[in-house]
Amino acid sequence: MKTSFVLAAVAALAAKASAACFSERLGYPCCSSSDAKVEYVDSDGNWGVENGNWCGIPDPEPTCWAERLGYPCCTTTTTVEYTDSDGKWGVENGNWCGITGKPVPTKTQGPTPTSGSDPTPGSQLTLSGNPFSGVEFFLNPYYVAEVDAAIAQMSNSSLKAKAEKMKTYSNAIWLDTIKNMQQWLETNLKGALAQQTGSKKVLTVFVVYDLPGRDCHALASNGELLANDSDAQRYKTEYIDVIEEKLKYYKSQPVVLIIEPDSLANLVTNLENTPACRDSEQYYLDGHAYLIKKFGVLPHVAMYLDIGHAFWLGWDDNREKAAKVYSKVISSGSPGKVRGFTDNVANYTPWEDPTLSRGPDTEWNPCPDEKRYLEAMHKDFKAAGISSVYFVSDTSRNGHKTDRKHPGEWCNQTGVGIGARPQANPISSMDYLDAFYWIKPLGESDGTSDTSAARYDGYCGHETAMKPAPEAGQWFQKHFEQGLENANPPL
Ligand SMILES: *[C@@H]1O[C@H](CO)[C@@H](O)[C@H](O)[C@H]1NC(C)=O
Ligand SMILES: *[C@@H]1O[C@H](CO)[C@@H](O)[C@H](O)[C@H]1NC(C)=O
Ligand SMILES: CC(=O)N[C@H]1CO[C@H](CO)[C@@H](O)[C@@H]1O
Repeated sequence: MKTSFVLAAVAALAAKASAACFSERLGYPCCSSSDAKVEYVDSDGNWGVENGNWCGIPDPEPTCWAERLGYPCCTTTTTVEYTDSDGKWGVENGNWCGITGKPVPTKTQGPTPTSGSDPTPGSQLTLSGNPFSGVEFFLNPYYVAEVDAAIAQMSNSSLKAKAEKMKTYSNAIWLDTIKNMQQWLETNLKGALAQQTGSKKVLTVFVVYDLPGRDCHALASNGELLANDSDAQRYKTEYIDVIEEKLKYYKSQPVVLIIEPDSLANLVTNLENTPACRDSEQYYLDGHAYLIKKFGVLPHVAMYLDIGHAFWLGWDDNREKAAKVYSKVISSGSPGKVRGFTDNVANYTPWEDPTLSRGPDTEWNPCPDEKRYLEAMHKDFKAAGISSVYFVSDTSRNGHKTDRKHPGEWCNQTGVGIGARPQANPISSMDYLDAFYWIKPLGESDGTSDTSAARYDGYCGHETAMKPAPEAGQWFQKHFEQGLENANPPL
């Protein structure tokens, strides 16, 4: 986790070392203990006397190991978020903290709080054009830690080297529950702001993913909130409003929000055949109107709505319906603005697949790959009067054509390979393609293959789904390793 904080930590360490022994730079030794009797106090510090000599009384020993590394000790939490060779880490007030295993120190005994050293946001940033262009991409420390843990389980050195490279690429941070949002939104905004010291702004990408009745057509990614009025209210007040408040505070850095993957695509195709989607419809529409009004007026934030993928909405009749649904949703959020759309989130459809064309093999889909899908969607959305039509295409698992028998398969496909690296303006002939980006981090499971689990979805048991697979979002080592081996272009 500490890669992005290394410099800050080293600086803090150096500061602490000298502070512990302030008298040395004045030509006096340190007293042997921080309990030494104070004989004299001046602006340099507290002085004692040992062996007939003045000595500087050192600051009290840090009460936990994390302080050596420039982080505070945890004061209330004992929940371990991450473990490394230094110890166990928790998160409090959006900051990493060290868990001591000792009684939690009270405020008066404790060390000087480090909150004063939090970076302060600068003046309001206003985005213009492509938010991925000309910025540095923030590296999510949590993912870096996951990859480190994965590397520790590998013995093949060439595979390890590939995994190391994964730590240099950015991916999106999923705010998939209220608790995860509380824990990860501000932590990462703050981390990105701390890195924003040079001429380049540091971009953080978050996935907003907690609609009431979430993922109505699938089971693997069902959410915590149900499609009812009281949960819809919680979505607004405990989730969207809190995100808005944090975004308003961190106003000097660029932020991209990817909005509720799969939700609107479900409204396009699954209203007739899935009762759960009918129950969710009003909450999806109302939730979108609400959040677009709030986030869409923040000058440093760009929003993308999700449009599924080529083998979901690629057919002519689906695209036609989609254009109506999306233009209606965007208008409902006025005066909020939407920059564009994401496709292929957590999915496997290749960017280009020249072997496929419209015909019986593709069930007459005229858009059998993501490139042709976006070309068609761009045209249709423009024709439907949507003014800002730009795309971010998820390439975290579409480097290779997978073994799937049907292109609608989405769960843990064997043969997965990581695709194009995150980059702005990747295709010069498509000026409306803002970026390739890794929205769903490779290695995080799409869904469990345990048939007895509550969130088991039949797709995760299909022949070409990798098994055994852990719950959605949990680490899936084998999937990760296969993605590295099959990377295209190679890592
Ligand atoms: C080690 O990994 C490389 C590339 O990732 C692969 O080509 C090779 O077959 C692996 N070697 C063994 C012994 O598994
Ligand atoms: C809505 O669902 C939640 C469960 O998430 C439940 O606790 C609550 O009672 C429900 N509210 C109504 C009005 O049905
Ligand atoms: C039933 C099935 O498809 N199993 C496959 C799941 O994935 C692993 C890893 O690629 C394969 O070895 C299995 O054959």
